[in-house]
Amino acid sequence: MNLFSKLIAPFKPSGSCCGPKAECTYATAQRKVAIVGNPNVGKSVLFNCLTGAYATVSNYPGTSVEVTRGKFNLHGAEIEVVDTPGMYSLLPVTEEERVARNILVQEKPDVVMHVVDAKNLERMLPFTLQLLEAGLPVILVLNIMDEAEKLGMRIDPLYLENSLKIPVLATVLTTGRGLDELKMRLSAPVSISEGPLSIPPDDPLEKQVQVLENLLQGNYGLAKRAIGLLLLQGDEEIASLVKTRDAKNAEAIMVLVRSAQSEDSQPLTYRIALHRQVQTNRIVGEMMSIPSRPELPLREKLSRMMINPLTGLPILILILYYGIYQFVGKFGAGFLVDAIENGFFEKVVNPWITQLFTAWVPWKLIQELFVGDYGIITLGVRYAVALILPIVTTFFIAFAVIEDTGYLPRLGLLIDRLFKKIGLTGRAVIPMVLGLGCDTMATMVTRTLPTKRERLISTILLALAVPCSAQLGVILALLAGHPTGLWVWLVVLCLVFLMVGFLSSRVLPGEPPLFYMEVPPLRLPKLSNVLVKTYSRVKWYFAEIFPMFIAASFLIWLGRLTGIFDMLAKLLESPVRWIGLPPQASVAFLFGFFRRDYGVAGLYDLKSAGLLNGNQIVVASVTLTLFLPCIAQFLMNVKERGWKTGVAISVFVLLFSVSVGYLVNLCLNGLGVML
Ligand SMILES: Nc1nc2c(ncn2[C@@H]2O[C@H](COP(=O)(O)OP(=O)(O)O)[C@@H](O)[C@H]2O)c(=O)[nH]1
Ligand SMILES: [Mg+2]
Repeated sequence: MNLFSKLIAPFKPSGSCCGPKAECTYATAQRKVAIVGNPNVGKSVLFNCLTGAYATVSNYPGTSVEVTRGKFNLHGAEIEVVDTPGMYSLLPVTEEERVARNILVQEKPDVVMHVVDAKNLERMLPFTLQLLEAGLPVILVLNIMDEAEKLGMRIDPLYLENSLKIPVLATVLTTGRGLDELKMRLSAPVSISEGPLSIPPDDPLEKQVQVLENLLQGNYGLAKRAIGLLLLQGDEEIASLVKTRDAKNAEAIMVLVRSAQSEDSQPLTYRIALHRQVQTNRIVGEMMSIPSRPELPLREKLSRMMINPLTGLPILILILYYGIYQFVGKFGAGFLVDAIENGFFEKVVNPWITQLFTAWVPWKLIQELFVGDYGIITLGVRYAVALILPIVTTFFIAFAVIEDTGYLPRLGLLIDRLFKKIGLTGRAVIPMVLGLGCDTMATMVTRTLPTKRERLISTILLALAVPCSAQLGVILALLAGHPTGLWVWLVVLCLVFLMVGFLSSRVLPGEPPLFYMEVPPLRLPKLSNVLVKTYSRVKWYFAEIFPMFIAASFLIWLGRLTGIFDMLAKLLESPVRWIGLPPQASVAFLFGFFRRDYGVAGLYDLKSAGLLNGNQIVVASVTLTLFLPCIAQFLMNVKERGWKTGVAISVFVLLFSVSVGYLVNLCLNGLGVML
């Protein structure tokens, strides 16, 4: 019997996307974010984007200046946001600026988001430099990028990120562009960077700043360098703070400040501002003069293509075609199975072992048990070693290669939106694709999903609508020669998958899944990784499955001996008739209780005997694909989800599969289709 001669690839979209990431970093600590910047750059729009409607407006203590505060939740962590009044520099001129500076100094925010108008970088970056010199944890937000782009300005956040050594993002806050990335940056700690110093080292002013830095010992809430510079710029508020916080050195400090100020004909405020402007012009000038954004490396381009639906779906189809159809289907299930099954078992092992038993074991019963039609060796061992082993091994090789390249998280991102509709997230891509190899193993891997609800939904889907590679192999052999039937089978299966997922996500309680996914860089797969993973999976699979094959052969033997087998087959005749199949098919379904692929193999024999027409083959394939999970998977369901759920899933799957078979039969006949 060569079931696998003409195999057709399983094209089954599966997988999805995304799990939470940031909870682990800031699960409990409350963080504070201050939004600063000139007036009219979009600070309040950003505040509203982050916090939604929940804001409180109050006067800053002792002033008439209003400050807006709000909170929002980022991956489970609560973050407080303060929308500060507009400010042009740390040296306050207006009451608003004084309040804004006080917020930075006294409330010590964990992140200072400097929002700027990207069109006017030259005017706005000096303040960024000043914030950096003050030792604040700054994220630079280049907002209003839409207008800058319309003007044809070449603004490169990556370049600025490298020059300033802080996170830099481009946004259009009115449309929400860049907001996701901004939140992602917020979920990681922001470190303090000094950035480029604004005063050149050879300017005598720099010496004086350094001396001041050494003299300043008190705590001012800002870096000492910034305090020194503010003193030189004649900040009276700081000068009076120095008297209390650095009482010992206050005299020396103020003498130094005054002498520095008198040395120069220009006010120092002006000179310091000029230095910052020169520094800014240098950075912006260099950025604008770079001919164009450096070419994206091939790897990055490929990665983006995998995620973009337009290019990502063809890539997915190519991977399935070569990885599953050509390699697993043609090479594994076709060539290798042929060689081991026909070449080795049928020609060598079976004749030899049968002869051995007939010669040495006089009891017919025992002969039947080991070398009969359903014998332990002639069926159980042969099935495990000649059919399942090559298919599963080639699948696990293909899976390990795909896994090792880093493709799976990208596939997750690609079909995230679809999977959200059925209550799953990105991490489900791995168990779902793995299910095409072995559903039992995939059920175990659902442990990696973050919520109970996702674990349950994926367990149900794996039990019902994801055929394992062994099953795929025989189903495809059965449908060979019925290309339209294959399409009907595929479409029904996809519909069932989506519909059951959709309904369970509506019915099952629990929070909707979170969206975040770690995407590792793409790389060429490493041979050692692939070998180690494949070996350990095949080993696990065999240890799990092999004893069951032996047990199944034994049970069939026992059943036939006692007549229970025939009785059960008789019992199944009615449901089999309901779905439009001949009564002989009941034996195949009885096998299906052990393993669905056993059942399909039984159907294959009926097909060879000319007992099934095209419609019946399709109905039987659909029903058996959806049929009961194999015993190993059932036990895994019980182990992972508990007795009640495990049994409930099996009962549901059994009833559901027969109902779908009934409906497909009804539709095909009702429409007068002959496949
Ligand atoms: N075109 C464009 N306009 C923006 C953008 N962000 C904010 N604005 C507009 O800029 C104006 C000032 O925004 P607002 O948040 O009040 O600025 P704030 O003074 O910094 O709080 C508003 O009219 C916004 O609609 C953007 O990305 N693109
Ligand atoms: Mg505002």
